[in-house]
Amino acid sequence: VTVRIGIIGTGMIGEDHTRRLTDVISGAEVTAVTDVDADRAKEVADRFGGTAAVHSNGHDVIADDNVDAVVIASWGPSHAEFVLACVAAGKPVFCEKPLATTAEDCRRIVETEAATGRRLIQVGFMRRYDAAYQALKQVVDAGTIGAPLLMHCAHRNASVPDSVTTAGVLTDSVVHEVDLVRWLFDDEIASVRVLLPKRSSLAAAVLHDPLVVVFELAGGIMIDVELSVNIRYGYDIRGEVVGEIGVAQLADAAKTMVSTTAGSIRPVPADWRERFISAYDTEFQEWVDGVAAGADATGPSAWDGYAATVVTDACNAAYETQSVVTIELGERPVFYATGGTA
Ligand code: NAD
Ligand code: ISE
Repeated sequence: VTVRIGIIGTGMIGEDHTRRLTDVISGAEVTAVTDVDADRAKEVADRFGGTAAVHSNGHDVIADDNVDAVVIASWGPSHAEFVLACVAAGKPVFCEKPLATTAEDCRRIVETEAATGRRLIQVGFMRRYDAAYQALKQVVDAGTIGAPLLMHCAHRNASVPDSVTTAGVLTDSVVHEVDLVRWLFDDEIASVRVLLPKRSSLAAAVLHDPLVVVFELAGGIMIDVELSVNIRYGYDIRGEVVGEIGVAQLADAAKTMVSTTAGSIRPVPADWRERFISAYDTEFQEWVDGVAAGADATGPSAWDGYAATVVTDACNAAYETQSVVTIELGERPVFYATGGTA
């Protein structure tokens, strides 16, 4: 069975997912695309096969009879409308993060999906599919380092455009650690605070860079996340879990170390497309296989998307008020009790 896929938003990641679904993933075909920048949508359609219909808006993609499932890769504020339209049409939908930009919209999506009785929605938290993070989780779950007590994370981007604000980084970047620690420790984040280290002279005036975000989980595990988004040397993602009787470090991205008389060099990935390329591939192959089998989604759920937006909202409040902000998720529909983890 070939799953026919429609893509909404053919920007940086929409283009990469179009390439992936066309050239890498088996059992998938991109049959429709759209972007508010129509030239961009046509350019991407032409570059990858040239057979996808180019629609003038996302709703036409969702309604297209040649589309079995939808990938949303447009700007965050447009996600909620398209996710709800996919659920109304009964079509499986893979939504890049965020699920929606407000907690209210996320909650509405959760309730709408739960009422259908089917897991149609998957959110693009790809780190759960990364081999290094999966190995880290295996070590934590096996008890090899004893009970986990705390974790150090670093999330470094080479640079961001000057328009990126502190709120933008707290919403777009740290959201990956939010989902990651919920999954890794199987617990909810209970409170957050945001510390402000000495400011980098390379950051634009609208951005406090670097930041340190501290999460405390309900069970007491504490996580610090360094966010440095103008670090210049590359895209570097790190993690170290400290347990009662040992520590476990996230393995390096698989880059070949080259040693010559000049010394040893292990190149650093340029950006998230390179660092997480295999994670995105695995994430999509599993999603396509599930859709082809008519199965419910098993990856990060709408509930996970809701929790992530509530926590990133709290990070923004913690930054603004420079205080500890506690998190209240409210009741999780029973529907999500067994779902939501890859
Ligand atoms: P981008 O600006 O490069 O691309 C977004 C595209 O969406 C643009 O071409 C824009 O014209 C189009 N668009 C916006 N609103 C639209 C609408 N209503 N209908 C159709 N097209 C619309 O941004 P990007 O970096 O590709 O990010 C896109 C989404 O993917 C964001 O939600 C972002 O947070 C997410 N993202 C996820 C990851 C990840 O690692 N999982 C990485 C990067 C981006
Ligand atoms: C980007 O939007 C992503 O989602 C990347 O995974 C993240 O590492 C980066 O910081 C964000 O800007």
